[in-house]
Amino acid sequence: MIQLRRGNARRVATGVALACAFAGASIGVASAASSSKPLKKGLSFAVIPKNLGNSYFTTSDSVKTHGALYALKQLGEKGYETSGSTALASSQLPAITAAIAKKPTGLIISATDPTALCPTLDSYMKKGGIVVTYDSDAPTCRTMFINQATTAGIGESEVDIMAKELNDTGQIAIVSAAQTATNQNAWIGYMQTELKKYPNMSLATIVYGNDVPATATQVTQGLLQQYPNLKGIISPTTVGILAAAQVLDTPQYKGKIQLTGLGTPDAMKPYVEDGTVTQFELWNPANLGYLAGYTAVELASKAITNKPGQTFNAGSLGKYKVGSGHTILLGKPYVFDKANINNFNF
Ligand code: RAM
Repeated sequence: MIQLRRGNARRVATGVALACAFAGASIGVASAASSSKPLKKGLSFAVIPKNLGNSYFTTSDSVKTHGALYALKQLGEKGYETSGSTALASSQLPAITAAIAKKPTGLIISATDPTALCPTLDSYMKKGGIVVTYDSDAPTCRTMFINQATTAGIGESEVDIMAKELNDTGQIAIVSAAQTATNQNAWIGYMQTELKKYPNMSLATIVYGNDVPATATQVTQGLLQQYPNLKGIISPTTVGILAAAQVLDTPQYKGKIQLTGLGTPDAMKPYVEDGTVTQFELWNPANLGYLAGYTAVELASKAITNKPGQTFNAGSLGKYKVGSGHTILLGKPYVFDKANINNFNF
């Protein structure tokens, strides 16, 4: 399973913060009895990431990594993963429709678009279906959203990391995922506000790699040609930051153009070790999926509703509270760097 390597974790200077950020990450199979009210068994759920083939979602969803499907299994429910091949509503919607046709108890979805899925999801919810979004929200057409970290916190900290690396000065660009992605757009909104704190920094442009490695590579190369004075890139997507790191890992750019964003430690390790990237962030994707799976079962069992203030015990992750806006917050993002990256294996 995905975990901190326990022995190493103890040696990390920031061990306490790290343990908090990933609370539950290293805990094995916990008691499935959780909330104060009994949970039903034999319910069925479709787990629908933005797209298939993105290792971030493989981690958030799989039994092996202790993600969403693991939580479902642990609770005695049925579950499977399905989606389209690209992170766009046009590709995800047919998978959602096909999943609904099987009459599941609930859907656990990372939304490719804030509104395009809504007619389908609304009609499903009207018939009694539960919709839990995780990772990327569709705020007007779901029962609950499991947010990985505060939206403001992610957006602001990305800019603050970049500002530190650039001594508060220079032109930057953003390599995002799909132009319709709710999560990336929300984070970028906070990045733009945070940038106002740094008058000597400017945002040249935002480009979209669609969470397709080849596209993210192309748009990064395009940026470097179009903006010869570019000093930094923020890529708030695990696919984008990896592609950008590969492009920047040459003598021409390494150390001259800073890169930060959201990446998985396993993928980013070589680029942190060779100095292409100094710091980047993420949460534990498996914990995010696990919490989404657990919440879906709590809701479907009517052990909780989506009203704020209710608490429940999410298995190995411990106690969680329903917050305002029908959301549950996983925790804080974690900052990875050369000193700690080897303590993580996901
Ligand atoms: C990509 C996806 C996902 C996002 C991560 C950080 O894998 O776009 O939605 O949360 O990056």
